[in-house]
Amino acid sequence: MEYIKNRFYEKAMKNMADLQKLRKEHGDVVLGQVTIDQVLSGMKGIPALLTETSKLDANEGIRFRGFSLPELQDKLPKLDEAGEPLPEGLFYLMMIGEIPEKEDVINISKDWATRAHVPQHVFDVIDALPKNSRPMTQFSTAILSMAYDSVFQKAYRAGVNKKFYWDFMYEDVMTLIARLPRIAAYIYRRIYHNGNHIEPNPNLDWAGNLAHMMGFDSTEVKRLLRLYMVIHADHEGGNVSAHATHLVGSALSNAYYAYTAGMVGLAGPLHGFANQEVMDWISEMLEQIGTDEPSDSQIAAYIEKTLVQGRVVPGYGHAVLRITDPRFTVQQKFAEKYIVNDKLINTVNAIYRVAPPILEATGKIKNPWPNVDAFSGALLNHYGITESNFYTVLFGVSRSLGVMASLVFDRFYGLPIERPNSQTLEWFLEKAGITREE
Ligand code: CMX
Repeated sequence: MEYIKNRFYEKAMKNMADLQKLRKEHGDVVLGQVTIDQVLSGMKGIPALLTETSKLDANEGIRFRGFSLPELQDKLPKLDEAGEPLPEGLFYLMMIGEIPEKEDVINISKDWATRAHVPQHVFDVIDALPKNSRPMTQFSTAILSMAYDSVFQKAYRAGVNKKFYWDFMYEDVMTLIARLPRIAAYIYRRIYHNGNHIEPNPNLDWAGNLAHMMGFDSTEVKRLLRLYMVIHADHEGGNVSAHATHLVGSALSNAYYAYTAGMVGLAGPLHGFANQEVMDWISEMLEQIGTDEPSDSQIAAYIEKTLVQGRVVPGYGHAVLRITDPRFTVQQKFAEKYIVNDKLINTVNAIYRVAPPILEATGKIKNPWPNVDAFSGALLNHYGITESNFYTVLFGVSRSLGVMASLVFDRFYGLPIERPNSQTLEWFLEKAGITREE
């Protein structure tokens, strides 16, 4: 819908003057010092990126344009009052900075429905891959294969003025997001349902249609996927998927290239793949203990064993957060509202009781609390989405909302190619005043 694009333009234009002033007149303002530890611990805490869509506070969790997740559950438009907010509304909020009206959200749903047709070659590309190749491999390959009809790429090659880049990027971003549920569901049905595919229903919302095409038509699964798509959508700009998308986009790569980069980053076990690892780790634990109702002491012993083996306890810890992830709590509340006595969810709750003090006692794990991935698998599993290999794809579909909204901002602001400085070990030693022995 053009008016959403126009509203974005009006709002973002207001920021442009400030941004230009910052660069021209205040470029030499010092933001902070960088320590050797920060560089060698993965650039943690260095204010190095401009991201508008959301902000992560270590002691409070994520805020999207100033709104916490519980606030969004209250304020963003829903299809019915008892349900969960529509991700379309969160996308609007990230792009425009205001809570949308229900009409705005329905318009985005309709816009995405009109763009949702996936070209046949994308299915052919997926079908050319071995059926047992990882769902994230199939997903990323499918996304990459859509780059050929990028309107941004065509406009760039045709020599369009750089001040219009954002407009073409917006078009690609909206089309890319619109197609994702169909692609994800296609991969799901291909791998786990013998290729027995389900056609999209253009009257459904974005997440509701995803549930439908995966084969889940109950109200509760649709609600869960709407919530899932909202809570995984963005986590400011420095996480691997967001940063990789931004970095690749900074070379003026098209949205399909940039998002694929984000997705292959998300596929790593310390990031989005952790939602699958949590399930593998729990089932391995239950198998070794020999029960699906482990006691707290059995869980504690298994966590200790994991640590002794030099492995991580998946779903725990975070590079920024220093509290229980509000995305964990929101899912826990969803389970409390809808689910009575699920053994796996009971186990996830038991791990939450037991793990933090053990992780804290190591003295080195900076955040002993659970992150989003500690809960999501158990919820999906409860509703019959048991194929944990697929979970990172769901995370990826959701993450498109934040990273693609940011990519439009990147092109609107004309952010330059990213190119931090790198140094040799020799240089760091010299800075620290260490002389190497011959
Ligand atoms: N289990 C065991 N060890 C852990 C740990 C965990 N859950 N979390 C951190 N550590 C270890 C680190 O591996 C590191 O060990 P070394 O010093 O031996 O290398 C040490 O504790 C310090 O790490 P940190 O500063 O606390 O954490 P980082 O910022 O380096 O890493 C994260 C953050 C998330 C990668 C890490 O906590 C982790 O590996 N967690 C488990 C995997 C996970 O759940 N990832 C998902 C994160 C959320 C998401 O992106 O989806």
